[in-house]
Amino acid sequence: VESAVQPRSLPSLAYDGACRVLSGNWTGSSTVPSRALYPHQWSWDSGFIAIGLRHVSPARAQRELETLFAAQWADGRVPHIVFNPEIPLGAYFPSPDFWRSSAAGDKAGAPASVETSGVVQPPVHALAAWLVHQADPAASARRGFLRRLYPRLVAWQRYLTGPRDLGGHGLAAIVHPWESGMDNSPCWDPPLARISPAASGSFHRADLDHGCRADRPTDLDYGRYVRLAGSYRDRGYEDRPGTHPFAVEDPAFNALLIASEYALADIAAALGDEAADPAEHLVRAESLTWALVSRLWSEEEGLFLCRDVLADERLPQRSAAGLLPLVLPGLPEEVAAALLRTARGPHFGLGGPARLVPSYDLTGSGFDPARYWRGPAWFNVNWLLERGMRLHGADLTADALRAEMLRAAVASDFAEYVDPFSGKARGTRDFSWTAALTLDLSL
Ligand code: 9WN
Repeated sequence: VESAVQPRSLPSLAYDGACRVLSGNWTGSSTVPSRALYPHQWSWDSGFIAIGLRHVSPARAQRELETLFAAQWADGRVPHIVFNPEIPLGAYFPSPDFWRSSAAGDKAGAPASVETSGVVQPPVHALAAWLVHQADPAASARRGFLRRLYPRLVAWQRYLTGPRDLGGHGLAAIVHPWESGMDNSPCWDPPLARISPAASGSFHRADLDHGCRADRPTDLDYGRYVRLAGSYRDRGYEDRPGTHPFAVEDPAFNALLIASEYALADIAAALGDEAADPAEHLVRAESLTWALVSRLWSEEEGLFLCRDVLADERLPQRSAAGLLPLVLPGLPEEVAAALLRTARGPHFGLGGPARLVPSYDLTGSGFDPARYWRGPAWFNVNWLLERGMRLHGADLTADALRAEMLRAAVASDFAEYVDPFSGKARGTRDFSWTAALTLDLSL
């Protein structure tokens, strides 16, 4: 007897589930990463979210990025959090009364009309804007989406290649672990060890009201995050070289910076006028790629490493951040080939013990399959790698990774991150970028 219920294919289950998550997390002008744990707008989340949203509503995807850039500071920085004034202060820490951005307006030019954090996150935005535009170029042109956003995207990139070039070799430096988006990566352990933590009683960790303690950063990490952010705030969010107690060149952050510079070249070409010169962006993308390879590539490891700008040395920890330059078209072929080997090798285990690429070295002493960025697999990292694999001709590996991502996302209820071996859900559920990037892969 034929069943009336047809079995659903994995991509269609993923698509429908992802749409449900994204509409549940939409506030009317942007998308929260998670209703309970992250009830405001986050910068790189919105980039990834827009990449998925473009398939269901290009207009909403455009709005997502426009809302974020409406909170851009006059110095070009895009803050990592844009606070929703309707959410009670105690719902997330650090809240607006900690950052006091609108009071910092004079120096760095924070907007007066909206409260934001003062640190940044990886610059995936020009890439996202270009992909969003391509989903419906006619509607995008009618709304002047790229024309309005382009100068803001350029200012954002120039903030990073200007004031944030703290090492003096062209690359952007992050000045807080939150800026990497990979908050408690073991790569930050050595430079963070120099920071004396804020007293544990001086703040309340709202994340522990919603998240499981074993999945989250430790109290010691938080004490150091608070100390660093508070001292940046007290210095008026100034970026004068020599004033930051933490400054690191991160290969993932810089890979997205470069990918976005390539996207700016595409955007400039689409705008087709004198104010926007594609060649200028291409030249910059190529010279940044060269700086990335010469500063951060380790031939022995077959991986990009982070560089501690203050100690002027490479950090030995192997993180998935070091694989992400695979998204770059201008990478020397032997570097791309080595990255693919490293992803499949003992440290990241893809196609072997790991179902998805872990955030950190499986053999590293700091590895923990449950704790946040110290081992679990994250969907944005794997989405970028899937894209990079296709770019460098590894289609079969990309196909297998895509299938694993769809399976893990659906089975975990779109978890924030998963155990890299079992795919078991970790962190919060119904997480927006997991949904958005799964949706992108489901089509
Ligand atoms: C601090 C929102 C953000 C992500 C980061 C992730 C986590 C925040 C936190 O959540 O960081 O910015 O409170 O832990 O590490 O990548 O953007 O989803």
